[in-house]
Amino acid sequence: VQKQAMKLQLIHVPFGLGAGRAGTELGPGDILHAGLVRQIRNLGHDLADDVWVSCADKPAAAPAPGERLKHFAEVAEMSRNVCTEVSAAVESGAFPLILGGDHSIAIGTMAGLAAHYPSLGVVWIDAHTDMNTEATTHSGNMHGMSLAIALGKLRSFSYADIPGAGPSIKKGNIVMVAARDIDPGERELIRKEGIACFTMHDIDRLGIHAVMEKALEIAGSGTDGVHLSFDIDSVDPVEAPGVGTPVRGGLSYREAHFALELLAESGLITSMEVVEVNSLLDPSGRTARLAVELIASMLGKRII
Ligand code: 6HN
Ligand code: MN
Ligand code: MN
Ligand code: MN
Repeated sequence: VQKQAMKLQLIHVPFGLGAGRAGTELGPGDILHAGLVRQIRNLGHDLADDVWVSCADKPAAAPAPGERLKHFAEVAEMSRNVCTEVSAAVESGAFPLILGGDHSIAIGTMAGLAAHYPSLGVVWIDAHTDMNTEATTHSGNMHGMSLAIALGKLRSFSYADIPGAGPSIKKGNIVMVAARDIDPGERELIRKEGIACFTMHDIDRLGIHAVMEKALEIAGSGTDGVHLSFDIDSVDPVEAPGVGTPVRGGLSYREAHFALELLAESGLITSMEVVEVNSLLDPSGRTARLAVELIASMLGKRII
């Protein structure tokens, strides 16, 4: 149970070239500025020295017209570096807490985790499903492809291309929560592969408590570790306006907290990442502060 003190390893990934709009590369700094370290210390956890992953902040070249995978070289390089750092954190016995950055950082995160947990479970909380391939993407933005890459569904990039990566993630170990904006090609792939996806419709119907219990059963049974990939755009834009791809009708403030409190209570989560905080789109700073509060819930903070 996460009520116990843990040793945490913060891994900062200031990378935004997987997204269509600038700003997520500032996420780690913005989340730190919103008071993350103080929150973690208040909860009684230990912190290893921060790791900053080196990644390109400017594209080496403008994307070629008609390019299917925008900034592919930069995303691939960042993924290799994230994989190495996440793998080293697990090896040191720490709980990896990875701060993005856009959601393409999850490619390297899961590659590194799978090296230690070959049957990794994944809870993917996101307004989107990030299941596009080079064949289905409309935008070419690689943050919309990270789960498809983890599943081995792209022709041009897979975990075989990342030194030290574990195996691809098994489709039966993945569960998506809070989806409400799914592209036609993504829908087809999710259906064809039979991947578990709890949409906002399911949350309305069943309630967030039942949905999270089902999600934990899917990601937590027959797996050797469970990673939480938390895209802050899962939360309603009223609470989290600082995101590049906002979608109305998201998780309420309490639904988001309650979901993470339940994950903490389960004691099953072995790593976490928070992505897509874009404070350039939120001068109020409330999105970064929300990220800190939600991380605290995941790390064992209780109301009483
Ligand atoms: N994210 N499905 C859209 C695309 O461009 O492929 C949006 C992706 C959003 C990705 O928020 O991590
Ligand atoms: Mn996402
Ligand atoms: Mn998203
Ligand atoms: Mn799209």
